[in-house]
Amino acid sequence: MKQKAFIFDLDGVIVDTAKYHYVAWKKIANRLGIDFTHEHNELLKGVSRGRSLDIILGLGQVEASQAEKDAWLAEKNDDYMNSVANMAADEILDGVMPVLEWLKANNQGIALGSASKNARPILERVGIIHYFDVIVDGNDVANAKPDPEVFVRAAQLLGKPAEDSIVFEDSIAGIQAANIAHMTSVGIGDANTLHEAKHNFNSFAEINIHFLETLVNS
Ligand code: B16
Ligand code: MG
Repeated sequence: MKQKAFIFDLDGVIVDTAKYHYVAWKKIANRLGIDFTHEHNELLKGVSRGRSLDIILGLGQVEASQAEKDAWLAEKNDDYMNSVANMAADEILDGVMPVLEWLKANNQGIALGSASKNARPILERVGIIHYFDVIVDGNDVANAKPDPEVFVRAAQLLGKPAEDSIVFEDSIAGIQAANIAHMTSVGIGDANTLHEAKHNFNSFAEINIHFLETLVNS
């Protein structure tokens, strides 16, 4: 069997941490008099922490100094980390484990490519960090998705060219990043939202071994 590079996004693909980001951001937004809804939270998926704060401040047309922003970013991350500290394996999204198991059993390259600076502690909390040969996260890259840097770096570290790399992503920017890198993009989530993806599934539970074999052998 050929060996390919399988690169996973974290939030929205392996675990649903968007709900924890939401609670932590909402606390700050509401204190600043900014209405912050679940719809607004969608705008932050796959977006870096600093850019997320700028988007929230923009919603309320709130201006702030860099010192104020730094304090809010630190507070938000403390709240978020307190929430994820309680995560466990039961928060791994449906269908992810069988895919990781099959890839491992078939000697495929497995990488994480996430915008989050908290990717490593989250993978440790849910007990799957040992599946990943390579982890590239928000601490390792200068350019956020849709810049392909995070995925290009992951493929390089796995020693695979773009044409042998497959990216699982739940955000539009992430799908665009994979496409810009000329990797095979697999959208996890709503097909209309992720219509730029080469393949699309509502969740990993819909991905079967035949599809994985096709990816490896194509
Ligand atoms: P942190 P992903 C992204 O992770 C999240 O989707 C996004 O909502 C978050 O703002 C970003 O990570 C940064 O996270 O504050 O933990 O560094 O989807 O790229 O895995
Ligand atoms: Mg994501």
